[in-house]
Amino acid sequence: MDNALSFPEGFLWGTATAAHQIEGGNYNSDWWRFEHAPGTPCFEPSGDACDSWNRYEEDLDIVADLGLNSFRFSLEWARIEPAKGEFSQVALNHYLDVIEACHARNIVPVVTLHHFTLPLWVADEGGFESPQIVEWMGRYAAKVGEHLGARIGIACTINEPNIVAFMGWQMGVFPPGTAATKRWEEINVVMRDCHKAMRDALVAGPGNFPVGLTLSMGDNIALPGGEEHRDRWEREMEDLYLEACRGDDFIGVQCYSKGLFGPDGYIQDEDIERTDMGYAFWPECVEATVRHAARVAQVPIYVTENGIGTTKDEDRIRYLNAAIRGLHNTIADGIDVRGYCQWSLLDNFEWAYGYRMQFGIVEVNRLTFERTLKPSASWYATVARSGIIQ
Ligand code: GCO
Repeated sequence: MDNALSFPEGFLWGTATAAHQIEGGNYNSDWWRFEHAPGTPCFEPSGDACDSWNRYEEDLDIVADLGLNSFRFSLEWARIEPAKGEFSQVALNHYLDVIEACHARNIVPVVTLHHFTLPLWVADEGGFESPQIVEWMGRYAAKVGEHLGARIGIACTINEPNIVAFMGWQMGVFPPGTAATKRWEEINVVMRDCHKAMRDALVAGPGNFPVGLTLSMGDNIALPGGEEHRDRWEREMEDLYLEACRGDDFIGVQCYSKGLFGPDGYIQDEDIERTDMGYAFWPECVEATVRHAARVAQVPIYVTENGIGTTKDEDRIRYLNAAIRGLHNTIADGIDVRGYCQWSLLDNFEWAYGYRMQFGIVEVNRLTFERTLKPSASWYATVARSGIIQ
């Protein structure tokens, strides 16, 4: 009991997911096409994913049974606006059903509007390189707000815009891959404009819920002589976004590991335990990134994603335990942190890596879609129910 740390009353405990990674059959999106195109780094297509389009009630029953009071999921733009300017009432109603299913279980719905994927028509008209993308995303957000706004708990406009830009335009492992013609720094500028347009559209619509974006962050560490490289990376990847979010209701911090910088730039840490993703096992990232986000953005914080890809569930428990204890340090120091979402509820489609990476606290049978709780799910339930980490 000596080591027990309590979290504040009303703290949100949740798990996070994303439409394309769990719903299945998202064939009208740029990612589906990317998965099937020759020459991309994709290991396998997303296919039926976890069939959560149909099984969301079952998923939410699990969330409720674990005693979690929030659930983060995303809306699929490709389903809501399958063709330019043509909105699907069925898709919008489906997401309203998901939101109502959350409320029925006393779960706060944390709704992300854009999580990596674009409708094919947007991609075909230039995607984030199109001069009209800000207008299209704003219009999409207005439609979502009009239909769902009254029932949304918390809204995230864009998930990790910095990763979309970096992976798509610098690394080529996300769409548009080889079709990219701009620099990732230019896409970052566009992303911030998209976020503002979406935020303004949501704020102008019905409902009164916090709106923010979620950012991929890391514990960026400089070895002697590496400071300049670290600072340059951190500025482009994190600080320009954090500064742009100063007027927002919150910033969503998402972190998994650390980045190490030496005199020649980014380097791999040799002597460190690694996760299946190849990341350094570094639960310290939560404390570090929350402190950094609070300092630069100066707005309330939700940790909207944190977790580990591993087939060894005991490592997940060890990681989450250390991560959540680190998070507690930030709250003890007076930082306004309002919730924590573990990534992810289910073993799901991990983008170019396919289904090999297991981030879930719940296993999903790839043929029957049967869900089976892992020990980490019960462990996390104990933390969430008590608000205490041992
Ligand atoms: C993200 C990613 C998730 C990944 C997770 C694990 O927002 O970072 O959206 O989709 O699955 O980060 O790599």
